[in-house]
Amino acid sequence: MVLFFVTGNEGKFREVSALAARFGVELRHSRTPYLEIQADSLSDIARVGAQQAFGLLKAPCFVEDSGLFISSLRGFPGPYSKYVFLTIGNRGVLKLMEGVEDRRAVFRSCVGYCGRDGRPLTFEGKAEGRISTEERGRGGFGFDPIFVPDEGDGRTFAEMSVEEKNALSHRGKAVEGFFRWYLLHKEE
Ligand code: ITT
Repeated sequence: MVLFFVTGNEGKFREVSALAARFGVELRHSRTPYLEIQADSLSDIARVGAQQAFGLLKAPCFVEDSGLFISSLRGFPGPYSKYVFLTIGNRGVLKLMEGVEDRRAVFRSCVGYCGRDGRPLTFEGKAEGRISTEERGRGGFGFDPIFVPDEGDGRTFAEMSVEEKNALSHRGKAVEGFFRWYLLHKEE
């Protein structure tokens, strides 16, 4: 039985397919646009998204919703990260953070899975870190050039390989938790 990852974000798919290969999960990419609700909670967004995607594909599938929560901005942009990235981008965020001493931030990820019973399940992961003072690195996507994970060696996510980022990232942790569950419960 193949498993669909439904996402329009190629960067997410690259990271998740590296993990799928490691776990021996047979993964397919679906770019089917599903309706994404707007909400303050990533797990609500992922749960409804997984159900929507399952309704369209009629096959076991998962979606992943993520966001960057900056402490000194009281969690902004959080669930609105995509919009903020597309509008003000990394430079805009660095500008908002000019002269700000508290640079703590956390990336959060929530995987929403829906199998044949139509009941969605969620799996979460987070990566704590700091907003850098300048953009560094060319890898990854989105806010990667300005995020330095606490568990790392001072490099931004954009300065790491896909495997290095997966080992530390919010998405890596959420997807790893999901794959471990999936391998025990998958439908044949
Ligand atoms: P989907 O089709 O999967 O929904 P998306 O890009 O719209 O793709 P989200 O709604 O989850 O995904 O938006 C999350 C945004 O947060 C994403 O567009 C990035 O700007 C940012 N983001 C999430 N995870 C990130 C990561 O690992 N590195 C850098 N930026 C990230």
